[in-house]
Amino acid sequence: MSIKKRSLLELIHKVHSFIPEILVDELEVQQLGLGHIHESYLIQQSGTPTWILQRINTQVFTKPEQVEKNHDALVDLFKRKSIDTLGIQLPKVVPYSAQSLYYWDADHQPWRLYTFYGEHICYEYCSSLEIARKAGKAFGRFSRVLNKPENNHENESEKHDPERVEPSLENTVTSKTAGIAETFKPTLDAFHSIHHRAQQHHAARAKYHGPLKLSTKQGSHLLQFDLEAWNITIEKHLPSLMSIENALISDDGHRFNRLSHNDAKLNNLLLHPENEPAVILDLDTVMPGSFLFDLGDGLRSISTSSKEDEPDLAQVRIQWEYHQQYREAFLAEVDSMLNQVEQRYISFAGPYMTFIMGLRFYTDFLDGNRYYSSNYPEHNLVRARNQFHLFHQMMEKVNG
Ligand code: GN1
Ligand code: MG
Repeated sequence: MSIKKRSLLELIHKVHSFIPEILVDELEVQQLGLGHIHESYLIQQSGTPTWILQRINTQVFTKPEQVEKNHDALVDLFKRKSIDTLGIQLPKVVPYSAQSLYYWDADHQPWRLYTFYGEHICYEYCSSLEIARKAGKAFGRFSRVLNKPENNHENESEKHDPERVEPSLENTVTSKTAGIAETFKPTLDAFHSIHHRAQQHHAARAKYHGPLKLSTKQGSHLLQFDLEAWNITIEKHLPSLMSIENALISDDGHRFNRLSHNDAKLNNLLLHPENEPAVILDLDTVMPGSFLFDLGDGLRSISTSSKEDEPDLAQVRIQWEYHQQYREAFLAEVDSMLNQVEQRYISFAGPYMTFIMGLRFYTDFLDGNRYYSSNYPEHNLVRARNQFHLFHQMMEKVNG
């Protein structure tokens, strides 16, 4: 998705509207390639990276008011907790005013300003057991905080991990969390619904009249794609994945009844090289979902030491020890909260999310590469191919 070219002056003016006392002459702006969706800029003050300015993509997030509302509610929830005890934090946001977190410009585009974290590290892929463990723990804890409506003293007292959230801390959110699930309305509809993604995919496939066999050179790699074979694979796996979705929603009036991050991939996390609390990024998709979504998204992103768009398929191999670290660290945070259905499908969390991402990237290609930002026409195919490749490895493991 192309980003409008903006003048530096316009961007500096945006920062100034958040912090009127700032001296604009001290500011420098540099565009960042963060994520696939939003428009982000690094703002330096007198040569020091200090803030991230971000415009929410309203073509994707068509209900930006709800995004702001959810963000507000999250900030409020985390304010009640001691970051040191919790071990995770939200990115510090500079509110536009006492009434509004975001700055809405003349075109009704929402902007927000975050504090830049100079010591934390954002990883594009996993390269150590420590990263896998820290990431699993951080996203697991985030899920736990979101979904802890009542105290569960029996379960708490059975565990003796000193890093776990103090029961007394949970107490402080008990009354608050009762209303939390109500507050977090979906910012994107049917985001991780396989049914919905399958529908979108079939619609795009019906309209696509391009070649089914493609080949292209990317750097030194000759890339070949056999879309017919992909279509067969997709049809083969859709029914069982749909039945997992049905099982997850059947308990509660046909909707997902947990709160989840819904974009819990490794590069949506800042980890500290020592032991400072991790920062959980990209909060726009915090909304009803499932524990399994965050577990699965983490697993797909953590399991391989290659980037999401690695052109060399031989590099896209699951490192099972990372996979296991992440899984254990995540589940240690939430295991006492899982119901029977969630427990039954734990092993499918990775395949479910990996497949859905493959399907979305592929669908976007068929649809003319309109959703994800891409650098070359087959970029989404490369991403999709990697996800399907990971999916097959995960399924082999599940099926023994
Ligand atoms: C997008 O913005 P980013 O890169 O964190 C996408 C996720 C996908 C991800 C794939 C709102 O996240 O769902 O998992 O790309 N976000 C949205 O890397 O669609
Ligand atoms: Mg992101």
